[in-house]
Amino acid sequence: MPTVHMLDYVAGNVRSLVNAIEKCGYMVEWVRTPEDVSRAEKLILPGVGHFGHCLSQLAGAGYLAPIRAHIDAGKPFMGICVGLQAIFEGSVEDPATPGLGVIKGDLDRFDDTNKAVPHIGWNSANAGGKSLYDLQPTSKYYYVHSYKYPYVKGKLEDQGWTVATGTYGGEVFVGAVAKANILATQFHPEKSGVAGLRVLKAFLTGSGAETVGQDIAGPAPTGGLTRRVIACLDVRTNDQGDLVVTKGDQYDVREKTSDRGVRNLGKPVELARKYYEQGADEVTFLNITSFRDCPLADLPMLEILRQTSKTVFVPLTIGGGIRDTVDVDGTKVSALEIATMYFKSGADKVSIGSDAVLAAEEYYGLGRKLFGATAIEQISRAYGNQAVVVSVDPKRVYVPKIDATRHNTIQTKFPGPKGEEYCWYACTIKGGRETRDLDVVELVQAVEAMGAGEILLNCIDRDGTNSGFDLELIDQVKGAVRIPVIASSGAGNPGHFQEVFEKTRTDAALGAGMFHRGEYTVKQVKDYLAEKGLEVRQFEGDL
Ligand code: 1PR
Repeated sequence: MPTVHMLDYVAGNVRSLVNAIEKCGYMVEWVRTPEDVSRAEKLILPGVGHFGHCLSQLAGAGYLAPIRAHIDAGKPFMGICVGLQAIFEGSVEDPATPGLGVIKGDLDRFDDTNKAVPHIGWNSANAGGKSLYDLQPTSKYYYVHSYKYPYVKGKLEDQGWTVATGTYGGEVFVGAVAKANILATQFHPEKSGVAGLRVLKAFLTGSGAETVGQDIAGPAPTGGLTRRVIACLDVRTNDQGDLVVTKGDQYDVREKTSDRGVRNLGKPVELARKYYEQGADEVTFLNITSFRDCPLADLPMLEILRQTSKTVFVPLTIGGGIRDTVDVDGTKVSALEIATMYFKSGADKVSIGSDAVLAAEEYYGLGRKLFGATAIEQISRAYGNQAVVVSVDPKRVYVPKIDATRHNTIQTKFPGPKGEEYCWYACTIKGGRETRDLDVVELVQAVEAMGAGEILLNCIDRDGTNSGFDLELIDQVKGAVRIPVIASSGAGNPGHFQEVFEKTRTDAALGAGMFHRGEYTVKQVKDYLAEKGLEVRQFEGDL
């Protein structure tokens, strides 16, 4: 197998990138010392997290000069995400740390006045009729970033670069740049389905470098960020000891029959692959019970991730049990260590539930002060905010008057059992088994301050009911934070997805039961949204 060298210099999920490279027929050789760079023919610089952290790590380990020499020698070089940002001179994310300076100019941050930041999801990389490493004007690519190089027409082109752009909330940014031996993508090709694999392959085979900048005829480009549809798999062991995808209503996953067995809706790896092929934009696994009767290193979810990430080239999130814990042999294991095991096995994001609620309570108890010790802070510091999702399991508490409680209350169109016209959403832990004196607004604001990058907003009252999303809850949470929100619980048909996208400002919508029970496919949801004029990404097949 031909090889490509990849820099292994920061903590991050490079597993998916390795899998994608192997899918393209290449093998990864790791660059572990600056001397290894000179032996590389083709070099990939992946990047996650913080610009300053990445660049100072590279500089400290003596990589900058060999990378520049590699580029100057005209050898193939590809930067991904922060690897793209690294080729600029600097970034407002860390003005004190210089970049490689291959391109003159500095990165700035997306304006979050009227939109969620980070920019997460599938967006265009439109090269304006030029050939750029097999980018397609109608394809979509997976981005996750808060900082970007603002596109100014002609500026980079005048320096000989071919540029592809995306647009987010009115801001046009550089999605990819290329010139001769250099390719850099702000999006993650390894997480962009076959559209991304094509770009990676064009780099690996060298075909992209041969044609970059040539005029090409093609269809007109499509718009910007698409509506993100996520398939969620609640996973647990059933009474026979098998790991199954299950789904309950209002968090009860046992059959209503007399034996009350755990509802078995299929095998996790197979279902994940099926939803990927139906066009799911992301797949989320929630380990809804603990598997703590085995050593942490043997957690069955790790194997599920390893298997899934070999064939599913969209972002994978894993949740459940991410907290400081003690292994079966008595060793203390931090939440960060558990997250690291998941990232190394192929996860792109981890989702934290119960532990986030307890951390938020402590945050308010200590007068809104942070000490860097929570799981959210530790994981986001190491892997970037975008890697940390907080999964919220709120439940309605009805009250007769707006000021009947200290909590953030809304007036509801769906009154309570005694006709109460107001409610607040209480956070729960342990899969909804324990309700806490913390409301959903308090929780999401605390975790945003800690560095969470996204909210997965479930709703126990709607879970498994097929009655549609709780739009009032989504409005309340969207009004409270700047980070993206994924609406979850209650989806029963494609119209519910249309409703949540049109009537709220949600950034993504998630379905579970309706997909598992085979009532609708992800593709049917997307076709329906497209028919209604909402932009979606469709599965483009295999490489
Ligand atoms: O607390 O960090 O260990 O994480 C546990 C995770 O497991 C949390 O994210 C929590 O939401 C989840 N969880 C725990 N118990 C259950 C359960 O169902 N008994 N599932 C559970 C949560 C909600 C969503 C579901 C949507 C959409 N299930 O996963 O997919 O409600 O369902 P629908 O479209 O069928 O309505 P920690």
